[in-house]
Amino acid sequence: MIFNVEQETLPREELEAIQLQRLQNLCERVYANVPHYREQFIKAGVTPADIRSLSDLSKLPFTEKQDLRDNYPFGLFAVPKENIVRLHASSGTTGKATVVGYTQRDVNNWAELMARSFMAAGASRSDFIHNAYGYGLFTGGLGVHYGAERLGATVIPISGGGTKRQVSLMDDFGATVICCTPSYGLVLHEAAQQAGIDMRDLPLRVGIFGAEPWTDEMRNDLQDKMGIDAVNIYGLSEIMGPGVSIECAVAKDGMHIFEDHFLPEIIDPVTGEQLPPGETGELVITTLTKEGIPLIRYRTRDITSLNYTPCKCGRTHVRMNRITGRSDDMLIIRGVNVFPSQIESIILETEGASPHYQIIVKRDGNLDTVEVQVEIDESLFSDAIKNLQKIEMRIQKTIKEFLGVSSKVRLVEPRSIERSQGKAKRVFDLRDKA
Ligand code: ADP
Ligand code: K
Ligand code: ZN
Repeated sequence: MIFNVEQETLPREELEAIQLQRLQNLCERVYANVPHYREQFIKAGVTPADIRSLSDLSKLPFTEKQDLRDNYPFGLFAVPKENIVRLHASSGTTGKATVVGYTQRDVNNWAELMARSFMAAGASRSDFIHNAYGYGLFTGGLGVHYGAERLGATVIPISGGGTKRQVSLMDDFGATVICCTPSYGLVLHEAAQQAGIDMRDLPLRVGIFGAEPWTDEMRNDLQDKMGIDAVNIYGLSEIMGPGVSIECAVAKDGMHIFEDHFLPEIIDPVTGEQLPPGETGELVITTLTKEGIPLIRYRTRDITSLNYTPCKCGRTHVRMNRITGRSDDMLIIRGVNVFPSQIESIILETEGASPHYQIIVKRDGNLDTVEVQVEIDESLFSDAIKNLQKIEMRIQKTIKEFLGVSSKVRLVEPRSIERSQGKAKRVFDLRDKA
């Protein structure tokens, strides 16, 4: 089922024609209304009239998170302030918050894209959508909320926290769709277990998880634990919020980017050069229709690749593969690049290890040290120490074998690692950043 059949199944040629026309219009709007962009265009020696084909995109300057910070709070807005109907701000996972503004049309488009997302995930107007994304300045809660209403479904605006109550309301109301971060999904499952509820017995059938990196191994785990189809949703406040892209439940193989609104590229994060289709690099997005704070070639710092092969769901929009990490998240351990998600995959594939973990990086003299703390699966807690050591050794060995770094793996007691209600903080890099 496709929410907007016409837009979501456009033949590539027609889609590109729409993209070009919107890109040209965007360039004119930012050149006329945003001093920052006018300066950047002049610096790059380009005017809106120079954009004659989509390949001219590479002539345009990049926008970085720092540009939003430098123009804090409203410097990049492209419309008079009275046309802004809502503000959101990023949670500031990496540094100072950035503020974004939406016009009424932006908010309407967002609701449509979220409605498209729900339908791609296999939801419909008869669903009960339990929305445990945080409501507030974070885009997750309200983004999902208005999309669910646009779809015509019943939304339960529970927000994050109060986990015990969430579980009993899911049971009472018969939620069929759950929306939250994958890490909070695990927390909900744990609370259900404690309350003697097997989530597989609930009417729940779809999970829409995002806002933080997760792995296919985590997907399998959540699907098993909840008896659902789990799909990946992606977004960021600078570009809109959730609903920039989502997996279709039909293929569950990469997230369709709503290309009539967003123009994606993959670049080499070091040189800034555009990479050919299929190669892995940093995702860069140009917002084609945003009015409040339109962004040209925004560097997301998220590492992925694009898949232009046709999808069996019938959507023609390109698919982005799972984010392996933010380029800012990548750990360099004794010269070796490691993404936390690689460690997550290994942990989840190890029997006896739970999906609750944290990674602690320190510097000992000149040497980087990594400690991976993993909670033991509850069922093994009473096992002989010898068996537990075997699990530690197995994870340690696999990390060394596959990632090329030595680490110390330590099994810790069930429930000893702090639980998050939104994005989990799993990496503690305590090295001096000097
Ligand atoms: P911040 O975390 O900077 O405060 P946002 O809340 O807008 O800002 O988060 C956006 C970021 O969250 C993305 O750039 C990406 O790194 C991460 N993210 C969102 N969805 C996913 C997903 N499905 N998989 C991996 N990472 C994601
Ligand atoms: K997010
Ligand atoms: Zn598809």
